[in-house]
Order: sequence, then C-alpha cells, then structure tokens
Amino acid sequence: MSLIHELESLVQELNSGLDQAFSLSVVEDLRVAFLGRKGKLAQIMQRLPELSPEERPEVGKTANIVKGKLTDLLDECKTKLENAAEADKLAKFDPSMPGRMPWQGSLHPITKVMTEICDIFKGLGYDIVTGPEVENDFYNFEALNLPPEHPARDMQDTLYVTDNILLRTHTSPMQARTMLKRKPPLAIIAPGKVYRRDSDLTHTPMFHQIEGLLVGEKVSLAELRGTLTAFLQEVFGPETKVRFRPSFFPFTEPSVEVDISCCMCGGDGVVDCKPCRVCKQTGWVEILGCGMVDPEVFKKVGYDPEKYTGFAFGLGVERVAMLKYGIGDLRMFFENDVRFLNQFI
Ligand code: 2NL
Repeated sequence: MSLIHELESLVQELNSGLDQAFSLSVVEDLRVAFLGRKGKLAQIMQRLPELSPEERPEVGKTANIVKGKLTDLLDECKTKLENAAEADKLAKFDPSMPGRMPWQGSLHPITKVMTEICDIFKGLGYDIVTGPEVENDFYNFEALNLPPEHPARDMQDTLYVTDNILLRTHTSPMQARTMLKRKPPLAIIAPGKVYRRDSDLTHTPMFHQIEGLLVGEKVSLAELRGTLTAFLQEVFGPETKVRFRPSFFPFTEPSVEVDISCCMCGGDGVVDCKPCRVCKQTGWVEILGCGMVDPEVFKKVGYDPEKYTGFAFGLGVERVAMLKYGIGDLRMFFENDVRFLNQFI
C-alpha cells in the first residue's frame, strides 16, 4: 500500500474509532494514538526517507490535509460529547427543588429580654441611655449616696482598676451622668453590663442590669407602683399579681422590693402535685428593687430636693429571663451551647 493510501485510510480508521467513543478520555486516547509524537501519523511520516525525492512533496501535502481532517474529527467529537454532558446536567437540574437554607444567627436570650424591656419603657416615653462600663468612684458610688465607708465599696464586692477607677457595679452611674447633664422632667432607662466580685451557682462576675429613673414635680410612690405593675404585667402576662414590700437601698427613701406571683406555679406553690422549685412554695418571686430617689442623690447632682421628686428601679436581666423562660441554671446564659440558644430563635 502506498504511503498516500495509508495516510488517507487513517481518516476512516479514526472515524470508526470515534463511533465507539462515549467519553472525553477515549477521545483524548485516540488523539494521542493518531496525532501524538509516536502516533500513527508520525509513524507513517518516519518512512518518508524510503521514497524518492520526487514522491515526497505529494506525500507531505497529503499528510498535512489528513492531519487537518483528523484534528477536525477529534474536535468535533469532543464538542459533541461536551454539549451532551451539559444537556444531561440541565435535564437533571430541578428548578422546583427548595434551595439550601442559609445558617441563621439569632439574638441571645439576654439581648432579647433587654430589648423587650427597653421597648416597653420606650412606649411609656422613656429615653434609653448607655455609657461606660469602666467608671470612676464619683458616678458609681459618691453621686448615689454611697459614702466612702459603705460596705458596697469594699474590695470584696467591687472590681477596682485603680483606687478611683472601677468596673461599674450597677448602671446607676448613667443616671447620675444624665441628671448632671439634663434638667427635670426626665424619664430614662439605663441597660447594660455590670460587674461584681461574685462567682457561684447563682452569681456571675458580669451580669446585665436595667435601671430606670423618672424625675419631675410631685412624682409619687403611686406612680412608681402603677408604672412597675403595668411593666411587669406586660413582661409576665396580664394575670401576674404584683406585691410591694418595704426594703432598703442607699439611694432611695422609701425603698421597696417587688414580688410577682410565681409564673411557674401561677402562685399556687405547687406544680404537678410537687412543691414549686421556683418560688419554694411561697407563690411569690422577687423581681426588682425600687424606691423614691433619696433627696441626698438630688443634692449630689444639683437638683433642688424641695422642688423635685422621682422614682428609680433596678432589675437583673438574667433573673427576668430565667423566670420568663423557666430556666433553672444561670450558667446556661454564658455557656453558649447552641442546643440551648436554638430554643430562642
Ligand atoms: C436592685 C435594686 C435599684 C435604683 C436601683 C437608683 C438610681 C439612681 C437613683 C436612685 Cl440614679 N436609685 N437606682 C434604685 C432602687 C433599686 O436596684 O435590686 N437591682 C437589681
């Protein structure tokens, strides 16, 4: 068989090879077998020296044409297979399938309760004020009628940075700051983190507090009672009973502690025939402290105690969240176990 004939028969041979090629890797194997360095075309061309110089140009020309045809055949088959694969993928794609849900974050239960409480007071016309967690002695103690000998100032209870600088032990410094800046009437809510040297089953060195202050002319204990009753029934439900007991705080006179009917047992003291663990069978749980602002506090911030009266209150956010959601262990809030947190999405 002449070389020209052999060259031309390569086209037919590749064609029948490609008829059986159902994958791109087979097409690639054929490309190597026909056009590779040691492929069929190259092997035929190695025999060119066997020919006379007159015959060589004709064979060379045929070889180029055949090479072009082989390349075209291979490319064509490759494109066909690629298109088929794409069409197959599209046929399998189901646009009606639901998309993958993105992971969703959610607010921490403490943040939720803080926001809820702030929103209730916003609705009553209070302004929200926030400020530094690192405070000085004056705003945290002195302005609030806590004299230097007061036990709360003890190193045992307060985290000091220096003699005069400390981590605030309550959010009242913000109320002192606001009173020094603004004149009455005013109604403010101070939410935030507070710090105390305390760590056991029911205390963490950092916790969250919300304090409220309302100052004006002829503000009375009756208004304090009405405001807090409305607030507590909003948070714990309209059936909640509210009880006021005399107490003591250095910055209020008179001072009051407030109990609500136990939201676990509804005030019965018994759940499922067992003694209620939340209220210890008393039917009541303590929820906040409050009182009429002590005239000494007004004097410290330059308000005339003859002209102005006011009420103030403070509550622990963790405690509200525990009662509201029936959480028995304070540490749950700080462990950040997603199985716990997922319940508040
Ligand atoms: C509690 C009790 C309370 C206040 C906080 C306050 C602030 C100013 C003036 C007067 Cl600037 N009082 N705050 C008053 C009574 C009670 O907190 O048990 N908190 C967790």
